[in-house]
Amino acid sequence: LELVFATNNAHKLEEVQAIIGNKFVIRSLADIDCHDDIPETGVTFEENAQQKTDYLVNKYGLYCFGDDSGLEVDALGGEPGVYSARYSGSRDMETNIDLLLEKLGDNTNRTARFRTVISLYFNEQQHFFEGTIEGDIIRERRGVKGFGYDPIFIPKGYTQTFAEMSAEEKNAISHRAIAVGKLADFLK
Ligand code: ITT
Repeated sequence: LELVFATNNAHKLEEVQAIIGNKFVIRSLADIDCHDDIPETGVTFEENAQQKTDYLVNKYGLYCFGDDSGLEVDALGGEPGVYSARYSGSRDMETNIDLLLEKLGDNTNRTARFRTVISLYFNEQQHFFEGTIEGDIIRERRGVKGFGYDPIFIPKGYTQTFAEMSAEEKNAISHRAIAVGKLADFLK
């Protein structure tokens, strides 16, 4: 079974490949020579994830899946949420993290979660798989691994940020691992 993963984010591709192992073959957008900027205009993770798969289904008629994800900070009313990739208006994660830490300030409520929604288009049907992981936002970045908001997020019950963990540790517990696990179970 071959599925195209509708993402331009190399970190997501790497994580999903590591989580799925060799259960089935994942092709990237580059593999199918798609270099389009896939529109992403929804206000929910589901809508955005489905926009990614709809685009590939309409253009290529392929079996495919997409991942829309982000960080929800409770004290910020769930921000940055679906705007995680461009919270400050740019994709620069230094600026995005600075803005988040500045908005959160000295707030003692630091609870947050990462959420992933995977949209799968398979056998003419639309499916969704979700994964979340609860945690806390720390005051200063720690660690250099992973991507995105990993340096400021400590999952509940752990002492290291996602950016301090090895890829194996993150991929054993992450929001993406939970969602991809559901996807793999479904495809089995
Ligand atoms: P594609 O749409 O091409 O898949 P993207 O990076 O634009 O890639 P999203 O629109 O889903 O993806 O934005 C998700 C953002 O949320 C991402 O850019 C990160 O900043 C953040 N994010 C998602 N998963 C994360 C993770 O596991 N660790 C840290 N940050 C994450």
